[in-house]
Amino acid sequence: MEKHFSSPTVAAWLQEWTDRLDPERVELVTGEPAQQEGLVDLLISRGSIVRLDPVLRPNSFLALSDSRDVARLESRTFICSEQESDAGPTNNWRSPSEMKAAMLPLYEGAMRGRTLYVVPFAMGPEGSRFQMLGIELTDSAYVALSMTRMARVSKAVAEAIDQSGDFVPAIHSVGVPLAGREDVPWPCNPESTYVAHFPETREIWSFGSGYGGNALLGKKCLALRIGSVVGKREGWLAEHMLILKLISPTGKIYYVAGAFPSACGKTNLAMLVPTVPGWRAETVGDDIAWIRRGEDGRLYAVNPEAGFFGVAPGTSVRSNAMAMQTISRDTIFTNCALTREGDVWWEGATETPPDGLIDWKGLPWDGQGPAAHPNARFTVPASKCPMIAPEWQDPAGVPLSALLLGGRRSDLIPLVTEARSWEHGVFLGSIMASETTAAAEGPTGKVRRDPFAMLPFCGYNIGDYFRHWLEFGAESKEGLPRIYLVNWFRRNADRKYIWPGYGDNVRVLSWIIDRLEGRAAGRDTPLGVVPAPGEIDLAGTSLSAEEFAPLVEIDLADLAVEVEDVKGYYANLGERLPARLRDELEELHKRV
Ligand code: GTP
Ligand code: SPV
Ligand code: MN
Repeated sequence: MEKHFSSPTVAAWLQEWTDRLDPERVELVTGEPAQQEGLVDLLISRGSIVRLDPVLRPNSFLALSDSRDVARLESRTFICSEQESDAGPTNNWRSPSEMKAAMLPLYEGAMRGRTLYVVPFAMGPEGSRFQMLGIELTDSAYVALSMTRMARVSKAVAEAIDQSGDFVPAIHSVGVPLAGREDVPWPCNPESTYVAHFPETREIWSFGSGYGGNALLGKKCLALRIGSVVGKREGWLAEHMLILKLISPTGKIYYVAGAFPSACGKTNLAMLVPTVPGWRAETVGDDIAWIRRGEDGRLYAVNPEAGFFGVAPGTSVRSNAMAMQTISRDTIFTNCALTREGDVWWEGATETPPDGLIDWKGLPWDGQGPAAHPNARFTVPASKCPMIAPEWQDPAGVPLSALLLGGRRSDLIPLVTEARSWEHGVFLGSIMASETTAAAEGPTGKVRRDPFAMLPFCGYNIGDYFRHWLEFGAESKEGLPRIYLVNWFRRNADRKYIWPGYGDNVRVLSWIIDRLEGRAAGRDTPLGVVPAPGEIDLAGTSLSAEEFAPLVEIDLADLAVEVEDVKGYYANLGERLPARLRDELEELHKRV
């Protein structure tokens, strides 16, 4: 084997895994254009991807997955801390020794007949103290190619790892050794899928799935699950948050970060095109934020990723023109429908579907069921986004003025509510709930608690996580952003969304800025401060003041039911739940 690393630690680790996985060949991936083209040609020759029409969608591709491998698998995701209590009540737990004993035999010879791609990657901008290095070993050319877009993959990163010997080992196999067998376009092994994290030794072991967060290990596995554990230890936060730069009509700059659960609007808000004249927006990040407290007391956020892995369905010129421009070329699409002209289509792209679609299962679409899978996605470098903020890779991060916490709630939760204090904001984050989406396996539309949108991504005990948030603001309130609960998804009696959303969400942000600048009085409710009548600018929307009013109403009977539900949820979280949050719940109980 060619020697790719001179660091004894790295070389020994790579040798051990190469021996175990037993690939036919080993390739170091450093992301040069020629290498990417090689991966593309290989994937095309295998039928794993098709090239889209070069005029309609230059340098872009469509991959169709196995129909059993379409989303994150939460039931197969494990936090393997030594103590079960450190994984806590919200994570699947196995002891490290038990999980490794179960997985090592799976990895034995798992890459026979395949190429082992060695992908050194960095999460976080170069020169930032936020940066974390990793090496993903994968037998999927699709994953290797996707990693070159989603993370920073380069010779320089490989050298940095070689010099420091410090990296998060991330093992990935689709779990289908070839050994004489014919390959399939999307190999996977659903019966034996595991996505395992070893927080104490900072290792990631994934087997059996080639899709998204199960396989692109820098994202949810490293930047969130392992990241959150490191952040707890080192005093920072790894969050499932978009980062948006907002420029007011007077030219003042505000950065806001927002935690919304999977498929609940982060990418869309990150690429906001304001509908109110004078406002401008730029994108810093669309899924993950690493946040530290600066010496001035402010919170500074960095987007650790290099690309977007965004939900395709629902994206259109009308809902998100910026996302459409971002993915107009140089994009890998997965599980979208293919048009007769060789372009991609998904539900919501246009009002009526074009004739002659090939659906995500690769069959002529019969109009039954969705043509694109509801979790169909695009993978594109962040640099392709026309509204990317010039400072998006600033090693110091950007200072946050407000934090948004949002979910999909048909009722109860107002369009926007300001928390009374940092602690009250942490309380609101801890009780957040949202309807489940197609981003993970299982039924959609079921309301579940998803604290800080981190339920599937917090790598340790959620009670300790809430304590970490509380402690983050404990020392001084000076410079802390204010916290807002938002909900774009309230429905009327006809089950239609009341709020127009998308670009009109700037109206909510503008109210938040008014609050920060002391320009809006708001109206107090048991849950926090909501906009007073007239404080949200509706000019240019089709909503009347009467139609808007229910969006900021709180039904006290419904809230009482919610409080009872939260009591049951808190009881299940066990004794590590901070007393301060129980007090906040008691306060809320008294107010309703
Ligand atoms: P992940 O990548 O899974 O973390 O998702 P995300 O939070 O980035 O969600 P995304 O912005 O991709 O939106 C998911 C779905 O919600 C898409 O179908 C959007 O069209 C829809 N959506 C986003 N913003 C809004 C909004 O303001 N109003 C409504 N009604 N729908 C929205
Ligand atoms: C999410 O589910 O929140 C995603 C997609 O961003 S995945 O990368 O698959 O986790
Ligand atoms: Mn996400």
